Amino acid sequence: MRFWVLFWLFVSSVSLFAGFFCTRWQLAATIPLSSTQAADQRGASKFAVLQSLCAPVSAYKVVKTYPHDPEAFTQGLFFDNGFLYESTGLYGRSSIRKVELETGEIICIQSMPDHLFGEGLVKWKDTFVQLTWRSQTGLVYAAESLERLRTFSYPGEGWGLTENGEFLIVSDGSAIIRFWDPNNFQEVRRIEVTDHGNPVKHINELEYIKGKIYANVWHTDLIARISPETGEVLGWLDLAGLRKGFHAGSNVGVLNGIAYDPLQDRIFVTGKFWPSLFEIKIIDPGIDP
Ligand SMILES: [Ca+2]
Repeated sequence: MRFWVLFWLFVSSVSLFAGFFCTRWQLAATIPLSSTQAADQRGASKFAVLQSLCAPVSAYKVVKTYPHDPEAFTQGLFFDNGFLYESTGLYGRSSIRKVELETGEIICIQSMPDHLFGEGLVKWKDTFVQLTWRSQTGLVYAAESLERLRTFSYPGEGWGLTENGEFLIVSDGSAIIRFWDPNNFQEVRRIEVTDHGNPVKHINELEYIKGKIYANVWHTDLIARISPETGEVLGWLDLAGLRKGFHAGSNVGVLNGIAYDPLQDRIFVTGKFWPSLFEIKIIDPGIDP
């Protein structure tokens, strides 16, 4: 009996200790919202983001800054063979585009029908696959021309999209990430994103980098680094500092958009209506990359 009392006291002490540090990170992660974030047409009113961060927060540095179309409501970002491919949202303004990294120049663009709201984007073999927000409709394009080839249906909302070489990996704004068979877009398995047991909601744009899922968390300047096996958040990036270069009152929205260049080990990030795209390097020696 005494053993169990001591055990309970031990567990309680550990929980209190962990809770102390999680709370501290929670305070550190309270993100001030700009007035322009109300422009996000997902219908959210202003709200304070109180994300509990128990996993470690890594440092980073900006390696290079590139121009980015400030009219692009970035919903999906992918890097392939020297070019960025971007999916933009908003009804009547959604598109898929091929962009020159160095100049931000749009090389090729395909507008989407007005009733579709562009979301996640990833290359799969010789095609690009794009999600839409609430239409339960996916689009498949020829990778070379961005010509639309076909559509497909899926249940629920579509937010972020990436792939791990075997499956398409899909977010829907909740804490759930689903794995789809790329041949038929059927769900194979799912994980719940958690940080020390706490579900992390609003998982948005995705990128698969060196065996881990990187995810924007909607309406925060945070990127979660997630285990694809368990859903556990292994670490965080807080990119609020990237906003420092933007003019006060400019029309920038939330951080959204992660792309990875595996050949040169480069990570690119941007946001909705951001005038810049950043190459960043994670410099925390405990994190690879
Ligand atoms: Ca991406």
